[in-house]
Amino acid sequence: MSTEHADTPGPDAGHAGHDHEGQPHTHGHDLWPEGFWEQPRRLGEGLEGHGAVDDHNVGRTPGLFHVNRRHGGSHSGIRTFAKLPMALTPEDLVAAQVDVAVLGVPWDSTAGGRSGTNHGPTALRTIPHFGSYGFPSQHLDVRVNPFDVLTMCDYGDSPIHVGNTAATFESVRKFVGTVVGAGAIPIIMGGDHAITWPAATAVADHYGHGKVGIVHFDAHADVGTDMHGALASHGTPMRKLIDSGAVPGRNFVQVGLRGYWPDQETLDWMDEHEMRTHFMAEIDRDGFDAVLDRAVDEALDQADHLYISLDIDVCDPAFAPGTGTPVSGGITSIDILRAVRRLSAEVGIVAMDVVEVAPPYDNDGEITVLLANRAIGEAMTGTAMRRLGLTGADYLDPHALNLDADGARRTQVFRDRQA
Ligand SMILES: [Mn+2]
Repeated sequence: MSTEHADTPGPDAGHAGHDHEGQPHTHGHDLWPEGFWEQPRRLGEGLEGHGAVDDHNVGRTPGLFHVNRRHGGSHSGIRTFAKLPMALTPEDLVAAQVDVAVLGVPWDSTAGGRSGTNHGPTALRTIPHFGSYGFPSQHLDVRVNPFDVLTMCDYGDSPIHVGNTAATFESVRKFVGTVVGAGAIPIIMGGDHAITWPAATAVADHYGHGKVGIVHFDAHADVGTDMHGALASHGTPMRKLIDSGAVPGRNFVQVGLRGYWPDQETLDWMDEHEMRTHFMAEIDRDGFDAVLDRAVDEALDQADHLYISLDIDVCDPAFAPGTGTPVSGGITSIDILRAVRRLSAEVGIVAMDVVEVAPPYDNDGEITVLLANRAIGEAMTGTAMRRLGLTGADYLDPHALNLDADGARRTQVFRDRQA
């Protein structure tokens, strides 16, 4: 038998995807190796070999360090997120008592549709922005500057193993685990949405399975059993977190679902697991503010610790075209920004991910990257507000509403002054 002939059947011909007539199989599990469907649903444990090391600076004293001079512009120089100082090891985070660590997971190999989310972290760092370390950064709506209130850093990117999903997800889990283990809030820049499985597992491993709740902004439910046979995909992370017990279904609050998926069987599964889902129809009928109030209430009563998972495709493609699986008819930029700030201030977050930003599909104005960048800024601002005790419902500074400190309309105050 010739081993050089391309059509020669090998010993695995029965699993190679063709029947006796040479026609490809089009159905069922025959496409997959025996035992494939029995593989563990749970990720690993422990943080040994986490990959958050500093092998370029051996012997350096732990702590934060700057990679730019003090007076560099916010749109120039070496682009850490918001020009923040760097940390590279858990020892750095502990030594500096870091409150918030921004990190990247440049991975898009578990996405269907448009690719390119592996460029998300770099784009979110390089977008020209105002509001950054060493620059005037007071949020005009609430008059809080998170850079004055919190110790924050860029923690670099998680190790990625191209072509190896299992190894990558173990690395992501451990990498995020080092941040929560060091007492900091990780803000995770994706990457496709599958990374929420390892990232939220790490957070739940730290705070306790069942103790973490997720407010999940998305056009999609992400509760599929598999995507074309792959258990790890950007359509399955919430299912995996529920199946493993890390984050029970009742600890989920979903906002913004629309379109044509999932099917009724999956919707029934979501109901059985008591997921609290706010479809776009509810938002369209009752208004975003009313639904956001419900989501905040549910986030407060469901679990001890809040994780925000923000799929940028929750926003309408008019506001976020640069994403893998856009669905028209979504929420606006200002809706998502206020939602992230309110949850961070009123409930408080222990982690957040911002995923599915696909810069190659963004427009020339980079509106998707700008929006995602600012969403991270809102999480920082809300976290700073909480630190300062500004946790009232939908807090805004009176001056932002054209009122003075006593609640008088400023225009009238000015008129009275002239009279
Ligand atoms: Mn989505």
